[in-house]
Amino acid sequence: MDKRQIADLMDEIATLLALKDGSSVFEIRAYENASRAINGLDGDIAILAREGKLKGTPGLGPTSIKRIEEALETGHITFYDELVANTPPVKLDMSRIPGLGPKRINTIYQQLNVTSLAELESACKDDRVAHIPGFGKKTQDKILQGLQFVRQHADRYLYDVAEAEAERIRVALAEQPGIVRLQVAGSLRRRRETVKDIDMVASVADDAELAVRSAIMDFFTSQPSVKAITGKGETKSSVVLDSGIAMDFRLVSDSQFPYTLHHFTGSREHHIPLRRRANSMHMTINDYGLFSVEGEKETLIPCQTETDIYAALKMEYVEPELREDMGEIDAAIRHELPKLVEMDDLRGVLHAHSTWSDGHNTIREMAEACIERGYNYLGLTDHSKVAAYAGGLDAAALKRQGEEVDKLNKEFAGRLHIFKGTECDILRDGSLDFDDETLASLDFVVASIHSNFNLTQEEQTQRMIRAISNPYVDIIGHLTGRILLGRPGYQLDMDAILEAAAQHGVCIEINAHPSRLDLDWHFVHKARDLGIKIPVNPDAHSLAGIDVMRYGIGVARKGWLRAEDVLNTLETEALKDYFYVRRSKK
Ligand code: DGT
Ligand code: CA
Ligand code: ZN
Repeated sequence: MDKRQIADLMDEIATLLALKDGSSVFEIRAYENASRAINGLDGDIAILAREGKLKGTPGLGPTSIKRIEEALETGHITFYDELVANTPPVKLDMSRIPGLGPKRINTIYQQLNVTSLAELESACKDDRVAHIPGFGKKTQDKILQGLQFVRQHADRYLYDVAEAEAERIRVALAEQPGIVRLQVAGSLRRRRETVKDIDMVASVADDAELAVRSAIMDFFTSQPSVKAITGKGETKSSVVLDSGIAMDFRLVSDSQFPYTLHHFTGSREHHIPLRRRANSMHMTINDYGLFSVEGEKETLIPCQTETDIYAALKMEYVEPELREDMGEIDAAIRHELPKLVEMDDLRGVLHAHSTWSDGHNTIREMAEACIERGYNYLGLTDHSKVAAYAGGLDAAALKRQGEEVDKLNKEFAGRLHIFKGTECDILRDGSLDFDDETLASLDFVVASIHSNFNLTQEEQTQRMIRAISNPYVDIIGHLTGRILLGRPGYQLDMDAILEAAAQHGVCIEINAHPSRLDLDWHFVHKARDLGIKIPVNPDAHSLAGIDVMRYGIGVARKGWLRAEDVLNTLETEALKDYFYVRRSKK
């Protein structure tokens, strides 16, 4: 078991305890804290446990450490298994409904005796949920919406989970004799924020013996992370992996590879206009190849790579991230596709927390980690005072933090510059949690919503626009507040928000955390066209948290961003000027 799996288990224990009548709040909180602490650990949890270094980690008590050790030794936690066995399954299902907490779940269960989500849905439709004391029509409607959300997202996985599973298998297969080319395909290759399954395509030499193919298939289906085999053939095998995610693996002759890879990369939406393009040029395209058509006769057009396929269609190569029918076909025909931003273009990180608020690492540790990763600056943004749950800073603490940053900046001069910032809460009415004087003392300000998610769209939009209009706000953090597979974002009129941001020259971040990836890529393209600068921000709460930047880059690329569209591709001095100019206009 790795760190994340154990942290998830601890979190589930907390949920299960909360779903049990009479659990102690302290016990629940202890498991929540343990989960967070585990996620924030640096280094291999198995090694830390073996060397006895878990002891003394804030958030990890003796019981939690015992559970971690059990998980590492046996691959499961008995306490968890017992809790699962004693919890009605419907309660667990209900816990996936956004906005429905354990208290309400327990009440619904006691009052209505539902045994499935389907029964809960009928209960809502019969108005029975609204009649539970303390519930009402509004709550019932929210539960109905939540049920719809659960249905839409059932059986999808976060990008990072799927990527990690796919990568393990890809690395193993790459060593296998006989494999010529090997590539992830499907939504994962297109870097969608969530994926249904993993698609992978490999090739063997055209004249490879059948035995070579069979050996590769055997090797694939016998990978340690394969939990079940759902299909096995010469050219395609399907399995279910440890995390529950399904995977299709296709094995073709090398001359077939580019066509197959292209087909299974998708998307279906991209393929429709592409097929139209082919037809208009008297060609046809499918997973077997690209053919020229003359009457009844089809002749294969030889292509070594996907670039050749697009070239035969008189198009520029379309990066997988762009294959979503968002205008890429026309742009590729005109040879006007953007040169997409890459990890190497990034110069620093602009949204990170330290132990001053709810981060796991000190400013110094965060700074050193940034240097190690080749970044030139760190924008420090601890929470503001109203975010008490996250250890938010008041103005006095922020000032003291600034003094520490000044010292560190002297020490790190020439290697790293730390920008003084805040992740300032946007209050219910759209005003900020700090007064202007405090905000003016900083280098830059990220403003985010962390409360009152349930305002109407009109109210929420006005609130956000008021924050955007605040002259001290430079960047809006995780604009919609969505948690992928967890809860939808709050209600916002996105057109109005993007317009306001463009008008005030306020940046909107791509929060690179794999559970957020907010701004959604669909809106990134539009924001760019309005001239909004978009930083790719890790929202790091630990050293490992800095490494999520690459997920954000995936979203930036899906949103057609070039290096010059991304704020933190600016060199240190240019970014200092950028913030300085914004500040001096006030
Ligand atoms: P998802 O839902 O995250 O797995 O998304 P994809 O795009 O990976 O979808 P998937 O796994 O069903 O199929 C992978 C690609 O294979 C898809 O993007 C296009 C191609 N493909 C699969 N089935 C069909 C089909 O019935 N028609 C067409 N035109 N293409 C297909
Ligand atoms: Ca797929
Ligand atoms: Zn935040």
